[in-house]
Amino acid sequence: MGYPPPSPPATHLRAPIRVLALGDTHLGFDSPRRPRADRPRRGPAFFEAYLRALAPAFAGQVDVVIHLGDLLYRSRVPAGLQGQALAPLLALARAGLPVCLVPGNHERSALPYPLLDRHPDLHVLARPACVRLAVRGLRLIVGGFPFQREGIRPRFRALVAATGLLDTQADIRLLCFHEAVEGARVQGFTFPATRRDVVPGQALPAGVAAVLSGHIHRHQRLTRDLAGRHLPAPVLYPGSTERTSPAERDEAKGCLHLALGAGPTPAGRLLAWRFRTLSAPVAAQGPPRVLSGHPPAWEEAPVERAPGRAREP
Ligand SMILES: [Mn+2]
Repeated sequence: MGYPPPSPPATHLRAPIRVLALGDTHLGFDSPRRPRADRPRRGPAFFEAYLRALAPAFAGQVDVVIHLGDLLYRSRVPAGLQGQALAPLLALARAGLPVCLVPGNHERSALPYPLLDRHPDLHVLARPACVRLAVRGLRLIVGGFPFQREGIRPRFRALVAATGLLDTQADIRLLCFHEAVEGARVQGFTFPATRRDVVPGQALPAGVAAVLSGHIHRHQRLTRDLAGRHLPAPVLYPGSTERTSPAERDEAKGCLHLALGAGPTPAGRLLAWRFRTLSAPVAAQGPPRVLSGHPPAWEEAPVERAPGRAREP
């Protein structure tokens, strides 16, 4: 009589993987290089929000950073602005923190970054692909694809398949994109499944711990479709990090912190999530204040090395 095979490692005892997810930072908004009118500009507030969102990553408090698209406010921007926008992400990548970036509609679905000063820990999902990370002894696979200008609905399932995410051995799988999902809400509108530019809820794959998306500027979490059926996976939108339109005045702005663990399936589990507020709704902020000054110098922020630093297998 033989012995039973050895048990797999008790992965549930391992520290959860800490993911920081942010999106729609729209850097460059209201930042004219040669302003024609002397009025307070909101541009610096966008950089401040971006850097405050990233602060826990610089402090060594997260294992992976995922930017869900619309890093920049439009697709054609001066090279200096591109460099300024990418610099914090590159600094984190150089310190050994994996950073994934999903191109959004304002990146014309393929970031215009010839300057990319590519770093192996900065992963740009400019085509359907998955990023294999080894974090805290677990295999975290991040699959995704860029924003689809021609409409996501007819091609969604094929794109998910093309990432290879669901065919890759994993302890935890995340699907990331920059699209509206059925049931997503913005001020005065709910996205129906029938639109060509919407992912129908039941088309989402079951084999992922969570779906993360940019594009919708209001933070929200979706667990059911518009018919009330459970979604195959929860969908989380961090929303934009700063207000881009008056329609967002009643929304809190921030980013998401996720704790992910292994098992019982290769999808892994979303153990916990938290929305970290960067700015409260306008009505709760008191009298308006003038936004001025310059973005804080990210270069001066040292990157502390997290104990569970990730390595590429
Ligand atoms: Mn956006």
